[in-house]
Amino acid sequence: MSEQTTYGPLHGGADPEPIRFLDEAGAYAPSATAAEFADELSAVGIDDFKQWYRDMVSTRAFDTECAHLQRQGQLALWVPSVGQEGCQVGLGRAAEAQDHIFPAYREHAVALIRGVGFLQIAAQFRGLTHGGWDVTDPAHGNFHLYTLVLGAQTQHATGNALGQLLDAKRRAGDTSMDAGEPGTATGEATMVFYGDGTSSQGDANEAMIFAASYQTPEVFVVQNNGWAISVPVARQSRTPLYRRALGFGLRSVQIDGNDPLAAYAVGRRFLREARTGGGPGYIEALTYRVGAHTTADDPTRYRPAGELEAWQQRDPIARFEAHLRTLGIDDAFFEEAREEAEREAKRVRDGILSLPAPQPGSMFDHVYSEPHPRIDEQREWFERYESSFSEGSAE
Ligand SMILES: Cc1ncc(C[n+]2csc(CCOP(=O)(O)OP(=O)(O)O)c2C)c(N)n1
Ligand SMILES: [Mg+2]
Repeated sequence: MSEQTTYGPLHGGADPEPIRFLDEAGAYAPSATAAEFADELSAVGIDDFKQWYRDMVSTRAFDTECAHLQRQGQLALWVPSVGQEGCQVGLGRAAEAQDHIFPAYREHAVALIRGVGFLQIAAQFRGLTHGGWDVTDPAHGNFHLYTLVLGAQTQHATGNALGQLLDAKRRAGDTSMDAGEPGTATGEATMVFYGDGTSSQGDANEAMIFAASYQTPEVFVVQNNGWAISVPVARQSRTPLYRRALGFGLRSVQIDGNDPLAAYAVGRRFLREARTGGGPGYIEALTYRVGAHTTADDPTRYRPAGELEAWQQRDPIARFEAHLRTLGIDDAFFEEAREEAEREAKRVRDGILSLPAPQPGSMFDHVYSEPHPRIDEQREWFERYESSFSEGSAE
């Protein structure tokens, strides 16, 4: 991280402090940069905070359970989100129901908030679905598919946001396909999540150009978790990532990604501006991938000594818990929240082991929404091929 800020002067001055409301010990100590976002928190009450805490501990317990399931051979792969729950919960809770969210592959807390069940996520990593959360609704809760092709979701998101813009113009009686002048209120926005490494992909950069050109109702969220597998962020960018977005003409800020209050306040402001015709924004959330990249990775082979331990001190759950204690919330709440999270994780374990394997032929079911002769032909071939293995088959 320290390499990043030393590049600031190359670009005409030091970077401002990241936006944060909570310091690392959980005390309410807003940075100077947070002041203009403080009113976004005025409607958030203690019950909301309790819900955010439950979101975080539930996600962590689920995540830990899935890592175990993978090690026991029950999931093909697991992609942990440990350490990133703070920004995910703040941003997930900042979105309105009508907003659309395009995730990468480790936004489990956001999925939970949008009503995607943990079992549905685990089923995908067990290879029980061909993608999507629900056969009849692949974008359950307006939460779109997990995307492993880095950056593809930025294109999908910008296309979706462009559609939101054109729909709004159509509702207002303008049927041209021209996105026209900026400033159209859409009433809904699109938020897309990706990582520091993905910010180097052509797709992500093209998506920003289109977003800026057409002033799409969109919020780009880069979770800068320090690493793209074994490549550190300092290798990916000679400048802090949020500064890249400024070059595309997007309003762009850097937040403390382990502070859910900062994520919520900035997310809420940027989403509202996007919905009301203010165009796209970009949020760089500084966080850390505490676990391995996936269960197929061994971070001890490339991380410098001490880095993990330093970030564990900034754990978003511990920090938020410390904050809630300053507000008078006591042990009973935290214990109950953790116990419920454990019960939920156990329900995922029990549930995943009893889910039926899919019929192999179901891969043809959702290629197109309507019947298609090519697909029918392939399905028939596949059925013949499958039956050739049955006993007594002449083939
Ligand atoms: C187009 C493409 N290139 C390469 C990969 C292999 N790959 C998977 S994850 C990853 C690193 C992504 O890092 P980052 O964007 O920082 O996200 P993080 O995993 O840290 O959340 C790479 C290179 C891929 N999935 N897709
Ligand atoms: Mg990363």
